[in-house]
Amino acid sequence: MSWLFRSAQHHRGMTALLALLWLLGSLLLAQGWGQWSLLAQLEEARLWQRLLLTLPFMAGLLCLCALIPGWAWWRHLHRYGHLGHAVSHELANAIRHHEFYIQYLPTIEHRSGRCIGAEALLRWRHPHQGTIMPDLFIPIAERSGMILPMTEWLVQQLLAEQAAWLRANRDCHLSINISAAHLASRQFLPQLYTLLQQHAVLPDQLVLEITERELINRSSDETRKVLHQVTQYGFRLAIDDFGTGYNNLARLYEFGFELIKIDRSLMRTAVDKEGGDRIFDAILTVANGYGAPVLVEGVEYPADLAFLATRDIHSVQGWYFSRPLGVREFQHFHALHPGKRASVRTHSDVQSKLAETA
Ligand code: G
Ligand code: G
Ligand code: MN
Repeated sequence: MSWLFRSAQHHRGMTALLALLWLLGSLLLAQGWGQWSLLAQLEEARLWQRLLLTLPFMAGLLCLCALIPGWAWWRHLHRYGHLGHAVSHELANAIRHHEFYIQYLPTIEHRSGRCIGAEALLRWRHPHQGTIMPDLFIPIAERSGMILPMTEWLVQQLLAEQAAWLRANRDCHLSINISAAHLASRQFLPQLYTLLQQHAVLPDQLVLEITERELINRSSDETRKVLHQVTQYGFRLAIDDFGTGYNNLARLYEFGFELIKIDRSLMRTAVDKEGGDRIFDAILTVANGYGAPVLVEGVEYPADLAFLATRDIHSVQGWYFSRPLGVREFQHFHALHPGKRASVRTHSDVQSKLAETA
């Protein structure tokens, strides 16, 4: 789809090209038609003379035929190019009219069961269409560049809601999702840093999540420089949707991620699919190989947690613990999950329990 929006900028060029094709086609056809009647009068013409005389007619026909797919494309541009513009305009309005809000998906430390933070997820309360989920509007925001002001709004709102909580809970963190556009923007990191400073929040309490997918199209040098800057500022860096197979594993190593989030599709594979546990363990081994803590997303059922019990992971997220929550509910959830030390299950605890029962 993105080519569509990029080419929408060439609307005028496309219209001119189609008009030119039409003019040329008609002229050639008219010329060819004249020559055609001449041909009928020439009884003793050679084959090559006949072909030469029919050439303009054929070329005109070809031009007019090319108009059909060209016109279809033009219509497409007109419809969707316009839509892209309209929707990004609507996104700008939505920021102004306070139609966005944040939900927090709690993060649980696997060892202790303690709530150690949350991921901030954007929601759009549309005046006519109800709540719109980010998978619908984030791609459009990314294509139109609106993702930058939207994330700026998100961080401002997050700090307004949670700065006091962050200051009171120095061992907790909140994470936000960032896109390629943020890595390309020179203002993003300094702006983020200034906002945190204004609220007396330390940058190591903010995790920036970037997906494997977003990194793939960028040059290694450029990406390394920006991601190095992220850590220089003191923000923590997480790789999102790990294991969905978009990236060069060796390249990821250079970027110095401090948290690796295994995609929730792998949790489902592990528990629901025959032999899925081996796939999960292979990915987990790779993830642990980077030396950073590993978070497993999409822990939804008791069986998922049981599956993870003997595995070397740092934290978990998912509907088993909580759905995404409003800010008050989240802070309440955090207070209710200080961790149950009595039921601490570390890798070695479980191993020794298993040894006892064996
Ligand atoms: O619960 P949920 O449907 O919110 O999330 C869907 C996807 O949208 C997730 O993959 C999440 O990373 C993404 N998402 C949610 N909020 C934001 C945001 O503020 N910025 C970006 N870039 N992605 C987001
Ligand atoms: O950023 P990321 O792609 O990880 O986005 C998280 C998305 O996954 C959000 O849409 C969130 O609502 C969703 N999610 C989080 N936990 C679960 C879960 O346990 N089950 C399902 N089905 N979705 C989940
Ligand atoms: Mn995420």
